[in-house]
Amino acid sequence: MTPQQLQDLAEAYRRDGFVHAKGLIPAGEIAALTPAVDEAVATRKGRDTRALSEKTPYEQSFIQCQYIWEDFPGVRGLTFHQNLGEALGALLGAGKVRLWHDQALYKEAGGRETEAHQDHAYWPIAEADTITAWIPLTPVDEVTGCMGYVPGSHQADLEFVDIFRAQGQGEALVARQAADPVFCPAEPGDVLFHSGRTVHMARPNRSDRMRRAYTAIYFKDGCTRGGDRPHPSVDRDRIPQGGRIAGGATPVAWPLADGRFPEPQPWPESQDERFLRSRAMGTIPGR
Ligand SMILES: O=C(O)CCC(=O)C(=O)O
Repeated sequence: MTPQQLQDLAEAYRRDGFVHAKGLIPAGEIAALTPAVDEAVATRKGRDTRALSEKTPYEQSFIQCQYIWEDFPGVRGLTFHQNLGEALGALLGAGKVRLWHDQALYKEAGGRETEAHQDHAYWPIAEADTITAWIPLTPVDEVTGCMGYVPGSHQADLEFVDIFRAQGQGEALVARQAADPVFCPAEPGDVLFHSGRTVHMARPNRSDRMRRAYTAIYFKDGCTRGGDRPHPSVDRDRIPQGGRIAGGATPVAWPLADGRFPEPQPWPESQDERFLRSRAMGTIPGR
C-alpha cells in the first residue's frame, strides 16, 4: 500500500473503529494459504461428529480453533503476512505489533448469527491498542454471514456481553448504540479490521456452504496485563498484573526480524478444567 492509502485507512479506522481494506493481500496468496487453515479445522475438529442442532448456541455461531499458527505451520504465512503487518502498524500507530492469538472461525451452513459484542471485554489487556484482522477465505455476504460493525462504538464504554452462555444480550447491546451497524460483504484478499472496543456481530449463514474466515488479534507492543481474567496468551508466559505482555505466546508479528516467522513455544501442562476442555474440544493445540 502507498503511504497515502495507509494514512486514509488509519483515518477511517480512528473515526469509525473499523475499516475495510480491499485487496490488501493478493487473492492468489489467500487461495494458496487457505488449505492450511482448512487442515487445522479438519484435524482439530475431526472427532466432533455432532450435528449443528446438537451444539450449544455459541458453537452454532461458529467452529472456533485458536492458536492454529502454532501447530499448523502453513498458516503462518497468513498470520505474519507483512502487508497485514504494515497496515496494523499504521492503524495502531505502532512501530512494533504483537500477536494476541489467531483463530479459524468457520460458520457452518445454517449457522446462527454471531451476537454483538466488544472483544476487549474478554481480554486482560490494560491499554485500548488492540485490533482484529478478519480475513475471509471465501466470499462473504448477507447470506453467508458477513461481519457488521457499529461506527463510532469504539469511543463508548466497554461492556461485557457473554456470547458464550447468554443468548439475546447482543441484541440489547445493539439497541443501546447511537448508530446502526454497517454490514460488510467482502472477498478473499480483503481484510476487515476492527478495534477491540468496536461493537460488532455477524449475520447467520443462510447458505448451504461453510463460511470460512481466519482472524488474528494483534496489539501494540508495550501493552500491559490488566484485570485478573485468565487468558492463555498471558498465563502461558506468567505475565503478572501490570507486566508488559511480551512472551513466546505473543510474538512480534511486525516487523519480522530478518523476515523469519516466529517459532511457537510449548504450552505448559495444566490440570485446569477449562484448559483441558478447550484442548479436548480442539479449540487450542495439543490433543
Ligand atoms: O466471524 C464471526 O462470526 C465473528 C467474528 C468476531 O466476533 C471477531 O472476529 O471478533
